[in-house]
Amino acid sequence: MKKILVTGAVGQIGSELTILLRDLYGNDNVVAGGRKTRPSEKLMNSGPFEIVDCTDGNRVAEVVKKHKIDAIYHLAAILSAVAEAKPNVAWDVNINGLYNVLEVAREFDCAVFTPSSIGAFGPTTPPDNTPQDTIQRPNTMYGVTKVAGELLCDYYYKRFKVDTRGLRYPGIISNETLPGGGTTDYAVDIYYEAIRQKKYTCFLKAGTFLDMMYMPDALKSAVDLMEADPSRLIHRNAFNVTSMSFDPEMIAAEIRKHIPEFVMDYDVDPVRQEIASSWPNNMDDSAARQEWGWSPEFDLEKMTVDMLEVLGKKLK
Ligand code: AKB
Repeated sequence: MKKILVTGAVGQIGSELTILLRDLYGNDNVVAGGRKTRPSEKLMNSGPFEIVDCTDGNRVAEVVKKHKIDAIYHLAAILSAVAEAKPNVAWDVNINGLYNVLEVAREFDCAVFTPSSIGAFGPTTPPDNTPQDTIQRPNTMYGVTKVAGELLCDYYYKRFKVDTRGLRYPGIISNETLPGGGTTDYAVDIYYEAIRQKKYTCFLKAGTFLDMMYMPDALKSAVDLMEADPSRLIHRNAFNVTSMSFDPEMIAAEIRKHIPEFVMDYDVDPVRQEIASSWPNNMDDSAARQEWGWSPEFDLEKMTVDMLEVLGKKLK
């Protein structure tokens, strides 16, 4: 029987992944771990909740011991734009937090899922069809922590046999919980503003292509990777995964198919633009397809239909 701890359970991915894991493995078997942001009623009422700050290793150990946890989905992290504003906090959470989780996993024999990111690549990485194994010299604090995190997870697997697995997530688009402080957040904001105002001011410039993924595919990819037959895994930390690649003009045009009066202008944020420009335009995710059967369901067209329908009801 799997007993799972999700750190960062109140965040954009965690709030939805925790519910999916509870559906799959049973409500009582999935502990939501959050730092302080108030969890939704759904999260609080559907299963156990514990205050967990991953920078406090003793607390992580206490919760793992108390609930006899054998798998940790470690989602607590600082995203790219906030990491540039607060590099010391990003280091503490993304590196020391991960180290604590890996140490606890080693002691209590837990498997660990850790998301990496397109942010693990940098300006010298081949930007098109970015290979699984390639140059990783990011020039952001977020990227530095993501590359170090990938290496640390591989090290814990090789040295201590901790079952670590990870994905290089692209921008994740969702309609439940807003992302906090990422560079790809425009692709979420644009849907909210298209419905509320019928206009959006974009902080990345036209022509900035980035990999993206709709939340249901992001959740499925995490679960599928953790369920994958380990004997098939040549890579572990972390797999390129993507569902689509677009620039602001393309997503605006897709929205306009449903809201013809929608208009978009630009007020480019130099910090986030520089980060986005250093990331791939589109990744090659064939290793994930071959090693554990990754196959996304949503493209830009299908995602836009769903986003506008769900948010249309939610924001009424
Ligand atoms: C961010 O923009 O920081 C994240 C990411 C791509 O890792 N969404």
